[in-house]
Amino acid sequence: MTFSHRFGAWIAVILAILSALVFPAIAQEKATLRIAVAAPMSGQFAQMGEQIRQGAELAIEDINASGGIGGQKLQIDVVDDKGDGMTAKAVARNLAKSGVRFVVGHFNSGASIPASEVYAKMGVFMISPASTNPSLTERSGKGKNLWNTHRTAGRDDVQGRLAGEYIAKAFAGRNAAILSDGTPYGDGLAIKAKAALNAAGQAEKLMSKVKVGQKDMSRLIASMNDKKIDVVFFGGLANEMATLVRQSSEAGFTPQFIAGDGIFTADFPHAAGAGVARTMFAFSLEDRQHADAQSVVARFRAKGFEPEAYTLKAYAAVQVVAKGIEIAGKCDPKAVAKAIRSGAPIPTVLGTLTFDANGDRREPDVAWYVWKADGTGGYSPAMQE
Ligand code: ABU
Repeated sequence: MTFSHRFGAWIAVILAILSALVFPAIAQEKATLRIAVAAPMSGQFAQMGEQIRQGAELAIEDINASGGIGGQKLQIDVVDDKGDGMTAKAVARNLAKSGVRFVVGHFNSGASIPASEVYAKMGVFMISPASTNPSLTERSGKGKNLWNTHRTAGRDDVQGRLAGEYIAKAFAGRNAAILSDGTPYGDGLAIKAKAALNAAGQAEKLMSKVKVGQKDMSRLIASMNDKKIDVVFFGGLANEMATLVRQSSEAGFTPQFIAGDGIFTADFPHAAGAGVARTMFAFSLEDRQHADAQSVVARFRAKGFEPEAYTLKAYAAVQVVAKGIEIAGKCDPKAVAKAIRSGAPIPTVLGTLTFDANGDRREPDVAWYVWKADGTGGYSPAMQE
């Protein structure tokens, strides 16, 4: 190699190093953008974690198939928070340390809320497809709201209020019980249902708690039977609700049961037994029926996965992140949060979404569901007319 060739090669190396130092943002933009899915992938909430994984994964596949975000491809990282707050905080720290800047998750409000503090401090944007406790996006106290929390799910204060108002109207002057599983999700729902019932001039006859994982509810059921309870509102998730409904029927106690979105699982009707027909729950409008979701729903079904409950909300969460990056013009999490919270219209499989300054959806999105015999020997949820 001649001196001039060697000199030229050195100049090229020096220019490359200088370019990476001077334009680190551009160098980073060229790398694959990691989006993490943080949800319960094991344990009693694994079914919902799988819905979230499936939804986010297909959205990422679809965005990559159409060229990525401004040419940058997305990569999914899936982590298991076990549906537990302490594990979720550890997961959040590890994700942030490993360079992840965008998270779709978590499922449980009791995981999302503690993890959100870690993400906020470590510069990570989060969007939950499932956590409905209001304090995820709205902390009490001026200036306490976090910059980084968003959700495609609805909120418990809306569901709880709706439940309290429904009980006051449909069970006026009759005996109501309000139960919670003691989690941030269950307590949030129960408190709001009680407030709405009381505001309508009706007091609950019984307020009580069950424990997550409780297998024997006979004492509580006997107490509700003694008090001649006509309607039971339960703030909690599918496993405990199914135990309550099944054991109530077995004890000959047959009130109307009402719950929030957390009981919407494919296993619930079987686990709850005959009492499922007396169980209703609040959830968002059926995402699978949305016109903008039809081709995605068909593709999930073609691969043998039914995109129920939180699946399409997770798909939409990835679309929100992608659009936020596009609007912001960069992958900076704070700029993306600002872009989303500006109220700009964001097209998703759930239709066009807009977000408020706290990271909540502006569009009202709640309906009552009942479990109806579906002609196959099982029960499926149907929106109440
Ligand atoms: N929204 C139902 C279950 C998840 C949670 O908010 O805890």
